[in-house]
Amino acid sequence: MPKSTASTTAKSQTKTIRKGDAARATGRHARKSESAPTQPISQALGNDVGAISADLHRHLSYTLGRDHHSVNDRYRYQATVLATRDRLMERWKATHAAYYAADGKRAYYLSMEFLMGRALGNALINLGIQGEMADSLRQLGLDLEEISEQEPDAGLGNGGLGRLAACFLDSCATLQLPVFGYGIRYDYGMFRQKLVNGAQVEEPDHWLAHGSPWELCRPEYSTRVTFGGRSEMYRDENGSVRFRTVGSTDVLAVPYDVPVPGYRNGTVNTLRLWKATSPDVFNLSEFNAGDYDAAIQSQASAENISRVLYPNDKSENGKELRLRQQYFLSSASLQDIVRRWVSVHGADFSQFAAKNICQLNDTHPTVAVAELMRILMDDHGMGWDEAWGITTKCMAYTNHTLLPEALEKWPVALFRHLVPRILEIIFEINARFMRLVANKWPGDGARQARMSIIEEGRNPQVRMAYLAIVGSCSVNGVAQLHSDLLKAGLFRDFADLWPERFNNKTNGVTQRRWMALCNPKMSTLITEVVGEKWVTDLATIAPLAKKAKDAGFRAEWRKAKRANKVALAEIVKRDCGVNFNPDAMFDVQVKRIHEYKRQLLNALHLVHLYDRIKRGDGKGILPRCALFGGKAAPGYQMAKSIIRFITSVADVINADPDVRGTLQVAYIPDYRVSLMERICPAADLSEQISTAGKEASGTGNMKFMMNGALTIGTLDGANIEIREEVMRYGDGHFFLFGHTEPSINAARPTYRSADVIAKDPDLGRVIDLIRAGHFNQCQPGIFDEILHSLTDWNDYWFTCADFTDYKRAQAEAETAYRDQERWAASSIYNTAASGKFSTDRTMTEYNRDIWKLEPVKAFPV
Ligand code: 26Q
Repeated sequence: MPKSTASTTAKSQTKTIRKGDAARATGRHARKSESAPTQPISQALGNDVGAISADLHRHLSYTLGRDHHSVNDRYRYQATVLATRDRLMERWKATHAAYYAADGKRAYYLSMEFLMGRALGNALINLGIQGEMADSLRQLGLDLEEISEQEPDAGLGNGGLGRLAACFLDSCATLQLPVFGYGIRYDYGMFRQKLVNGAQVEEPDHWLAHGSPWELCRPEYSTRVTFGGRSEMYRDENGSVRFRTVGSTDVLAVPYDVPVPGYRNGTVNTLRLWKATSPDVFNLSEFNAGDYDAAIQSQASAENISRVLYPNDKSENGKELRLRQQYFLSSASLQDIVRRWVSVHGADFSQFAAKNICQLNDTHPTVAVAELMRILMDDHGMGWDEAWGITTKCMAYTNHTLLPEALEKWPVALFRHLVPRILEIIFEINARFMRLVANKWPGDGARQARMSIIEEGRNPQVRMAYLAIVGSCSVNGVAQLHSDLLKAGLFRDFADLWPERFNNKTNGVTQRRWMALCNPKMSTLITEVVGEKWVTDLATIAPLAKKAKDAGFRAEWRKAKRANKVALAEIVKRDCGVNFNPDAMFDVQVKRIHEYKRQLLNALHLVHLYDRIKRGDGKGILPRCALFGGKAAPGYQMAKSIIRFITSVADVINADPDVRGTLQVAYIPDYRVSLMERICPAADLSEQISTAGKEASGTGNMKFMMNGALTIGTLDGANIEIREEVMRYGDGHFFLFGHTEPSINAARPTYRSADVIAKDPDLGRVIDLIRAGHFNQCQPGIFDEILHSLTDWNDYWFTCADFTDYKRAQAEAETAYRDQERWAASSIYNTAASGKFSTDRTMTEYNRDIWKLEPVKAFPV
C-alpha cells in the first residue's frame, strides 16, 4: 500500500494560508479565484431553428466525427445534448460570475444521493427551446422523444431522499439561490432490476459506460482526502499545539460539474460530483520495486470509494466502504468550500459562518461536522471555541426517518481505523456536550447516557444523528407529523434542550419535471385556465378548481388522462406483457419495497377481489388495472418475498378467464425516475398506504396528486397535508382509512392479528388461499415468511389490522370512479389543491428559516 505522509497535505495547506496572509497584508488578495470573470461573456448562441440545426450538424460532423454511414442513435443523442449544453454553458459561466460579484452567502446541499434521472428534456424545457429543438431535429428526420429515450437515467440515488435532492436543486436554480450540490460520482448507480420468474434479479447499472456529455471534469480543483494513519501532536511555527495525521493513505477527489438550469431565468447552478482516484497514477516506489500488482491494487482500492451506490434505503450497519464514502464526500466538499473562501478572503474567517451553510441530507454526510472542525483547527490554526462557533452555525441537519432501527450508527473502532483524527474530535465534541447536559440536568446519569453521541457497550458506537443535532443550528423533519413525532419521540431529550433548533419543512417536488415536462397535455389545459405562472408559482394553480364544475373542461381533462393511460398501457404491454384496459381504473403503487409501505396490504386486497370473483360474488367489481413497481434492497429478504408474492398473484389473476375484463395486475420492472414520468400522468388512484407514523413524508404521493390522481391513504407523512389541502373542496377527494399513529400506539399492547383475521371472513379467506399454496403451486413454502409475519409474528406493520377499513375505502373509490364526471371533478380538485407541494415553496421556507440567502440575478447573456 502506498503510504504518503500527511505532511504533504499539511505543507500544501500551509502554503495556501501563507499566500492568503501575504495577500491580505498587502491588501492584494484580490478576488481572483476560480469564479472571477476573466473576459467578457461570450456572445449568446441563437435559439432559432436555423442556429440549432447548424449546431447539431457541426457536433455530429466535427465534434463526434460522424457521417451518414457511421451515425447512430447514440451519436444523434450526443449531438443533441452538445447543442443544448452549449446554450447552458454561457449561462453557467454568467451565473458564477454573478455569484462571485455578489459575494453573498452560499448554501451547500451535501448528499450521498442525487437521483437526477434524465437531463435533456429538463434542460430544453428550462431553456425554453423544446419546440425549436424538436423542429430542428425534425428537419433532420429525427424525433426528439426518441432521442431523449437514448439517455440513461442518472440513477445516483435509492428513492425519496435522492430524488428530493434533485428537485431541490431544480427549485434553487429557478429561485436564483446560490445553492451548490455536492455528491459522489458513482460509476454504478442504483442497480437495474430484472424480474426472472417473478423474482428480483439485480444487474449493475454502468450508466457511464459511454461517458456523460453533461459533466465537465475540473481536475484543477482536485483535493486530497486523508484516510488511516494516526493523529500526531506538534508545535507550529508560533509554538502553538497543533494536530496532524501521519502515515495516512490518501485518496484524490476529482470534481465533475453538472449544470443545473433554472427555469428560463439565465441561472445555471452547479452539482459537483466527486470521483475518487489515487493521488499517484500508481505508486512509483512499488512499481519500481517490481511490485506491479500492489501498485495497481492501491489505485483500484482508491477508486473503489466512488465505484457504487449502496442500494439500501435504511442504514446498514458497519460497512467500511460506506463510511469511507461518507468521509470522502464530506472532506472533499468542505475542503472545496474552504479553498474557495481562502482564495477570496485569505485567512480571515470572521465572515465565514455568515456566508456559508451546509444542509446535511440525513446523517449520511454528518461526519462533516467533525471534518470542518479539523480543517479550521488543524489546517488553519483556529482554537476550539472559535472553530465550534463557526461549525455549529454552518451546519443544518434534515432527518428523513422515524424508524429507530434506521438511525445511523458506526462502530468507534471503525472510525479509529479509518479517520483517527476525526474520532478524537468527535470524542471532544461529546465530552463538552456531556458537560453541558450535566450542568442542565445535574445528577441525571440516565439522561447523559441516553443523549451521549457515543453509545457505550462492548462495541461502542457513534450515533450520527446526535452528532448532527449537537453540531447544527437547525434540525428539521420533512412533513408536519414527522417533525412533531421527532420532537416527541426519537429526539425528545434534544428538543427539551434546544427547542428553537427544531423545525418542519414539508417536502415537495418540482412541477417543472413532474407536470410541465411529463404531462404536456394536462399542462396545456392548466395554462389555458390559469396562465403560465403556475410553472414557477404553483400556488397560482388554485383557480383551476372552478373548472371542476365545467362539463366541457372535465371532458378535456378526461381526454388528457385517457391519452396518458393509453401511452402507459403500451409500456406495460412492452415491459410486462400485460394488457391494461385504458377505460379501467389505473391503481398504482410505485416506491421502494418495504414492509412499512405495505405493498402487501394492496396485494391482499387484490387477492380478496379475485376471491370474490371466483366465489361468484364479483358482479359489482369495478374494472381495475393494478400496477406495482419498486426495488427491494438486495439483502432485504422479506421485501424480495413481497415482490415474488405480487408477481405470483399477478400471474394467477392475469391467467384466469373468470377474471378477465375485471382485474389486471402488473409488476413493472426497474422502476426509476424516467418511468415515473410515464406512470404518474396516467394514474387514477395513488396508493399511499404506509403504517401510520412510519413514512416520514413521501413524495410520490405529491407527484400523483399534481397529475390528478386521487389518493387512497393513511394519516401518515405528507398524506395528512395532501388531504388537508384537497379537503378545501369538500369530502370525497381522498380515500382515508386505517389506524392513526396514536391509535396504533394505543392498540399495540393488546393487539392480536388472529382476532382481526377471525373477525373479517374476507381476510380469513385471503389468508387461507395463500396458506393453501394457491399462488405458489409449484414452489411450496416460498410465502411462509409472509404468512408468519401476518399471523404468528403478530403483524407488526398492522397490515391485517387495517385490512377491513382499507377494503371499505377501496369500495368507496370504486363507487366514486363509476361516476366518471364526479371522478374528473375530484381529479381537477386534486391538481388545483397541489400548490403547496412544489419544492419552490419548500426551498423558500428553507431559505427563509435556515439559509437566509439573497437571490442573485444571473448576468444577462
Ligand atoms: C445509510 C447508511 C448506510 C447505507 C444506506 C443508508 C441509507 C441510504 C438511503 C439510508 C437511507 C436512505 C434513504 C432514505 C429515504 O429515501 N427516505 C425517504 O426520504 C424521503 C424524502 O424526505 C421521504 O419522503 C420518505 O418518507 C423517506 O422514507
